[in-house]
Amino acid sequence: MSAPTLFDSFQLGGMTLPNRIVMAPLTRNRAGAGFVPSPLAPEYYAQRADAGLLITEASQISQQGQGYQDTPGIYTDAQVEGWKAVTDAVHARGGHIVIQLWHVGRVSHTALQPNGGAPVAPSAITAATKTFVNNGFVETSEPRALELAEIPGILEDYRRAAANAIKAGFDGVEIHGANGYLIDQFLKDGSNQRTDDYGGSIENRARFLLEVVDTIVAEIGANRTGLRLSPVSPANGVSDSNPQALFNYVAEQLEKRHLLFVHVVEGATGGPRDVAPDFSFDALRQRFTGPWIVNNGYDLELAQRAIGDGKADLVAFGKPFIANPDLVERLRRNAPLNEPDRDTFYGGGAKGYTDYPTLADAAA
Ligand code: 8OZ
Repeated sequence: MSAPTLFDSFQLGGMTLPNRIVMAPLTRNRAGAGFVPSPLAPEYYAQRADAGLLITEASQISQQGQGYQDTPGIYTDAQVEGWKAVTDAVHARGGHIVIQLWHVGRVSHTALQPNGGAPVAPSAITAATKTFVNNGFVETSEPRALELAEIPGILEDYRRAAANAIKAGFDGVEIHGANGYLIDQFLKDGSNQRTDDYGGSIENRARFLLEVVDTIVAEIGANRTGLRLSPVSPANGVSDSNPQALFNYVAEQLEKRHLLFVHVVEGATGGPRDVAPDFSFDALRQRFTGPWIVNNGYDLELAQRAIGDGKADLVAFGKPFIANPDLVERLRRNAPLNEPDRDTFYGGGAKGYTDYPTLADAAA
């Protein structure tokens, strides 16, 4: 059998993906009143529906889980209705789509929190990062450490979000366990200094993640539950003293749960792909043998190599998908790509969202 290519199909749970190209989750800050997805979101996602799999922008599971202005939620009926228009539009084009479930933890601001309270985190350590509220970048607010008794409520928020995702017509969910948000804050010892069952040992720091996974799997099934991790990314100010040991353990635990996929950010999120010589993603892949999605700075050549060498089953592209609704076709033809316009990444309307030209548009 010859080596697979990006353009071969792949069986992902109950879905037969026509190719191995994934649209990475991309925050676009265009939600409307009530944090309902933008009325333009169905068109935006449907334009990109020939990707093997679409992963939506991160979507908060509760008001407490929100960290930036105008990001969509998946906790109210109106939000579910808004997302239903998205899944209908994508499915009408034969696409597959999962929603990324998000709790930002300490990466938030009192202006976004219920009753203007402090954001919550494993420990009361302020994130060395900024957020975007009231149309400006600001330092994140000092968080308060979660009480043990609050954790079941957050798990319930994840459960409700997963149930809502299925109501909204999604093919599954991706749990956002990456980039320095709540789950990653629990995992890594730079942000978790708890002395109860959720802090200290690797087993304890991974407990919150695994409880989220188990809660969602119980609600919608393992074959609809994926997870994104960024083991070595410093995104949003997180760090760990021994990421290899931590994520080896996590991968072993995920293996027992037969998840739909694990999606890894290789290197620093949106930055260098370099990984310290003492860290090995291969070691994780040996421990989790299910579908493996890789992301971060891939181009056609790097992606073909990853698929051909069996280093990955699927490759996620982020910024190239912002600027190229027909990215699959462009990669297939090795055609030039439109450059993304950073000024329209976050917030605004159709400009830089639904108006990037396809090859056919450009030829016309
Ligand atoms: C860019 C801006 C705001 C949030 C992530 C959800 O890094 C994000 C994000 C990206 O995972």
